[in-house]
Amino acid sequence: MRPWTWLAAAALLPGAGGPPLQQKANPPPPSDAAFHVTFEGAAAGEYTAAQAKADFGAAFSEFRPGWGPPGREVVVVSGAEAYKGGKSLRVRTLAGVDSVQAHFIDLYCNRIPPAEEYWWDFMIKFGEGFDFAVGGKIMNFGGGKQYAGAKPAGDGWSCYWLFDVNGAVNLYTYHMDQERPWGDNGYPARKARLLVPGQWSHLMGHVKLNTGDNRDGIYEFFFNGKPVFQKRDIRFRSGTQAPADQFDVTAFYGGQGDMFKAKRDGYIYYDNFRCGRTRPPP
Ligand SMILES: [Ca+2]
Repeated sequence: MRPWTWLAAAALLPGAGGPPLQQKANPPPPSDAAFHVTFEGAAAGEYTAAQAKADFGAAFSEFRPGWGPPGREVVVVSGAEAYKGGKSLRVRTLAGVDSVQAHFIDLYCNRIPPAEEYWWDFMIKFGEGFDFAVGGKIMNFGGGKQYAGAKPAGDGWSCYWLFDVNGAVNLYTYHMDQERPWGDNGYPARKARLLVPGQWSHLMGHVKLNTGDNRDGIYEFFFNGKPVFQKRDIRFRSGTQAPADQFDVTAFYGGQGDMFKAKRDGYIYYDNFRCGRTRPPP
């Protein structure tokens, strides 16, 4: 199995913000989309499970402002903090906790319509002075059984998006041909996908599952509109098992252990969650 390959990155430095998006209160998604969530129609302040259910509709399964020590909060903010001056989701992160001590948001959409192909994208910003520590998680897109520390048997796969020590987006993927119990990492070309504290970035993924047991699954990742990763020989699953059905926003540091803990509290902002079966307009 060839190692993960990344596209040439020298010209792909991140820009400030992504493509322009209109500020509307959750515009009706196209007929092939699972959801399009802008937070423009949400009340400022605490983000609630009822609001999440209203926003993500039939795809929604569960929302919690994470778990762990007090101080966690998930709120809707507006003004200069928010994307293009509208409203955005703000997640508070805590110092001194690893992945087994705290999650800062758990927003599960495990009921997106099962399908062989999906595109998903959103805007993300880390607050000024954010401590990336040695890395953490942003979200997961997947299907079927979720594996952790074991090689998938064909009944589940996951495309995790993480940030690393430098604030680069790391693609961490569970699939049938991974070479170790833990998922495959994509490490090279970090400059192509750096999350800069204080700046909005646009992240977009595309998965087309393999046919039968063939190594022909497609996984693409785009950073601020530019393709920085593409692989077309993945066996995500076996046969017709595990269609894509999960879009989960979870945030935490680590890993387990003191080395994964941040030194200060911080904020992660999210906006314009979209998920659909065709490539979304810029
Ligand atoms: Ca918004």
